[in-house]
Amino acid sequence: AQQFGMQEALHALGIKEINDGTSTGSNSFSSGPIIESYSPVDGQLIGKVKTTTAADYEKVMQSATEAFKFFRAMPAPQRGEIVRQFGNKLRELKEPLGKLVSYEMGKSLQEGYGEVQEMIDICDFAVGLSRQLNGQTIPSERPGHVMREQWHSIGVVGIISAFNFPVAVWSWNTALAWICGDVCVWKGSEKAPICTIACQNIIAEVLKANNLPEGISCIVNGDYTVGEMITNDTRIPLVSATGSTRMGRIVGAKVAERFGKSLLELGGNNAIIITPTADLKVVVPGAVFGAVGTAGQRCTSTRRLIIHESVYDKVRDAIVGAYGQLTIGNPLDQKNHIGPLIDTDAVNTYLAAIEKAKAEGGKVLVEGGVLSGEGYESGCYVKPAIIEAENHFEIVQHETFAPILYLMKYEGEVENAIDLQNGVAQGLSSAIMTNSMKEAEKFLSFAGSDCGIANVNIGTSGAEIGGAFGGEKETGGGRESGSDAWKVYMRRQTNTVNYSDQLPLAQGIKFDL
Ligand code: UN1
Repeated sequence: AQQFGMQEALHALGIKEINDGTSTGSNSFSSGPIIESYSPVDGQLIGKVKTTTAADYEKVMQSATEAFKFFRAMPAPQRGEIVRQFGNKLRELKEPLGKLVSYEMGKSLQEGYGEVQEMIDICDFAVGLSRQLNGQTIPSERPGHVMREQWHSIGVVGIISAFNFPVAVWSWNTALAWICGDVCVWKGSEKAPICTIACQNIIAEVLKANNLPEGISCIVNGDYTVGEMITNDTRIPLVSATGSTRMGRIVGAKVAERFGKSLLELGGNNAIIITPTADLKVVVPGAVFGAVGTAGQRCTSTRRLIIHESVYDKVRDAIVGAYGQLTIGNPLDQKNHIGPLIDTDAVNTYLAAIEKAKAEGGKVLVEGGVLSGEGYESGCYVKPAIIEAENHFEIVQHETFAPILYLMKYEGEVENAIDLQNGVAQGLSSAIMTNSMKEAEKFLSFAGSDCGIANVNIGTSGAEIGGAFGGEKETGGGRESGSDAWKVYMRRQTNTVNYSDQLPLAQGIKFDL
């Protein structure tokens, strides 16, 4: 049962209006022009947030750099304890935070809760990891010498995240960065600023309860100009940026120019290959959830189905049939599968993409369009569309952040489908539906999918936090979340120690004095 209405949810998250109508998170120092956040669900104003000016940013960085000196000296398992407490707070606040995500961003309530669950999961993962930031010992070629590798905290980590996962992407970065002894400066999306404030309030409370410096977690608010403060700042050795390829190209170049490290998690153009032996019971929900979940606004959303000609008609009809069952409406109402797009600009991009696909020769199988009338007043609700298209169409090569699914055929062997799957500039997620072991293994082999994520008999979206998350090519090459992704949040140091009385040189070099 739901305990919280939206007002109660905001209250539980510490979002309150202050005298001038703005809501501000702990340690945001923001004093610039106001951003207003309107819900795409009902078009209502949720709250107002002040943006971060250049002078405010300096205060944030001062607070962060001071906090870093303290935090890096704290034993990693103790930092893990802080992350454990943060995870517990998220457990308590899962309902209101999930609800706010759904209301401010527009994803279904289930997916809002799912996003908070990802936060809880990454906290658990990070707590365990806080006792496993292990280096290794390496045999030295010299007598009486030992080599080892250590991992040290890297410093202030800049995080730039997108509207579509307004809370989880931050936590994938922060939970790891914090156990690594780093402190974070986060610019959340200006399209979901209340989510940013809510997250900051939650961690601020944990830090306060433990008497820790608030600069361990900082936020800055605003558009790309605030992001630029982070990307240009030589005091920030690592910038983790999630968003469009266009954004990543700019951020990656800027950060590289000053020899910073960047972790880029950019656009996808994810396909599912459907082979003759694929099981329709798995294909249909996998493809449909992948394509319409979060209204097609995940970087892992399924954009393309590459279907063997022998099963094409059967698969197409099953998918088209399933689209007929979908209900679109208020995402807080759990009977609806699909909520709105983030804003009316996104609606225009969606409409333009459909027109472009038609102009290039695409055949519409399920008609799209904008919904109007009762319940759709925000103007952000659209119908998911299916278009028969060819892989080389310019629009198919491009990531449109909306529920548009392109269907295409392949003939002959699975290699032909893999060529189509790989024949785009992006390389995030991919999947094959097959009961053939040979096809599955080919797809996963060096000659198979070129993506960071390659799945068998599940869809392209909904990755678990335990694996490294990210992709190749224009997806940017970064890896966040599980596996050994933590290493990017630390600096590696190689140590050679001589415990002999001699000084033999490596490579057998003689240097006699
Ligand atoms: C994103 O869309 O930026 O794999 C992240 C998934 C989610 C994360 C998506 N766990 O779909």
